[in-house]
Amino acid sequence: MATVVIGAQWGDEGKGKLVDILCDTVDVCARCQGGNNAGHTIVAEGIEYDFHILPSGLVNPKCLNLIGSGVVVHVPSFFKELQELESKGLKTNGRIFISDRAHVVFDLHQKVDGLEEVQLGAENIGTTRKGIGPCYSAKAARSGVRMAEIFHQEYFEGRLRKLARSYERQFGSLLDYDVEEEIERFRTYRTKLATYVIDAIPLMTSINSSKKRVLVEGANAIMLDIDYGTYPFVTSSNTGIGGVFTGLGLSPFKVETIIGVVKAYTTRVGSGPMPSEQLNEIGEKLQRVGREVGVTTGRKRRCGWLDLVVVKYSAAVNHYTSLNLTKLDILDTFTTLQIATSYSLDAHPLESFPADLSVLQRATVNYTTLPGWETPTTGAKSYYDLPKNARAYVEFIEGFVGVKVKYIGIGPGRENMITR
Ligand code: 2SA
Ligand code: GDP
Ligand code: MG
Repeated sequence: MATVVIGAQWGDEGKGKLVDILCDTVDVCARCQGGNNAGHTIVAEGIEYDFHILPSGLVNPKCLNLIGSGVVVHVPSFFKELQELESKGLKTNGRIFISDRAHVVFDLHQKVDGLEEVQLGAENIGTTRKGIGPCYSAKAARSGVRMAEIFHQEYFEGRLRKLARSYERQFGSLLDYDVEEEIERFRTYRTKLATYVIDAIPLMTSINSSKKRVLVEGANAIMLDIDYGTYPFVTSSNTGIGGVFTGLGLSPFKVETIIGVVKAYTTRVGSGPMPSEQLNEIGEKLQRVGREVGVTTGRKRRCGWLDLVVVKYSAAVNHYTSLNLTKLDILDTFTTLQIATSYSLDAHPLESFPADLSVLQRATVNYTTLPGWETPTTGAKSYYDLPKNARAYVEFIEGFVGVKVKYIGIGPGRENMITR
């Protein structure tokens, strides 16, 4: 059967840690969307691993890992990350595959990402500049290049030169890029990639028709989804449940569990609306205590109170069967806690999270105040080891969203997770 792990806010909820824990019970860990814009930090047996393009299942020696068709792959970053994991003692050989339908992110896309951000000026998206938007745009415009095409040298080179010409027409001398240099580098990658790139459909067919257990590792999060996020301040893939099916070819009938990962407060990196953001000492404390810094870009994450309007909307889109509440320990020293429970416009409550960002901008956020617990939680081994007010916080979330909080994170390590 399959389990899907999805970020229920704006990302960095701690999906990687849950994926790592669940990988003990699965055969295959798969990524279905995004690219190396993602950043997951996992702490296993005291060693910290940073994942970007690779699935977090590589930490578990028994787990096979797949980069699915819906992912976009920057090949140099793929090899660099593999090498970093190997240098930390992980054996990756024969355990990682890339779908031949996945699109290739070129350095060209990354340059274009940077130029587009500059052109947007004050309205920039705050992208990771990893070329994600330009690569998915080229895919949709049918001018992209897929992994399979790397192995047809002449065709590949023709497609890349054509893509480069179209961007040169658009950006002129602003585009500082040498297509021949990038083509040259693929001469080496071509050979190195041969053992990794597979037709993922036979693999998925065998998984779909067997008892093999699959874990799908969502990257980014639903509020960054191209359709359901705070458009245009989103990433360019379907980060919600929909992306699992388009990006992998997994049978919908195999999906048994969909876990929404919810941080006990809210963070966002990059531009765009964040209604419960606290531009004050509360936000600064959350950022400092929670060590809220981007894993990919090193940017400070914006911080604010938990927003349950967002989480409830996210549950409506993704149909979670359970939640993982993470980083509850970061709230240990707060005397009182606020939770956003509704938005109103001109004194009228909004029914759900609005599509129209101008409505969102004018809306008032209404909070419910809960008492803090002012006790360390990291050592707790079971739910009833948690202070009463911490349990009340968990149960408030559960009651409001209508989905059980099955896992509670109280520290970064594998062992710091309570399962109910
Ligand atoms: P992009 O690069 O085109 O996907 O950026 C579009 C928006 O999506 C946001 N985004 C992210 N938000 C949170 N975490 C992400 N991964 C890294 C991390 C981010 C980092 O784990 O910390 O290191 O800065 C991620 N990736 C994309 C991005 O900020 C834009 O708002
Ligand atoms: P992801 O992108 O959703 O996988 O999350 P990130 O790895 O970008 O960010 C989550 C950060 O919080 C990582 O540094 C994790 O090690 C850390 N983390 C995860 N769960 C917990 C938790 O319950 N408590 C604490 N203190 N840290 C956690
Ligand atoms: Mg992250």
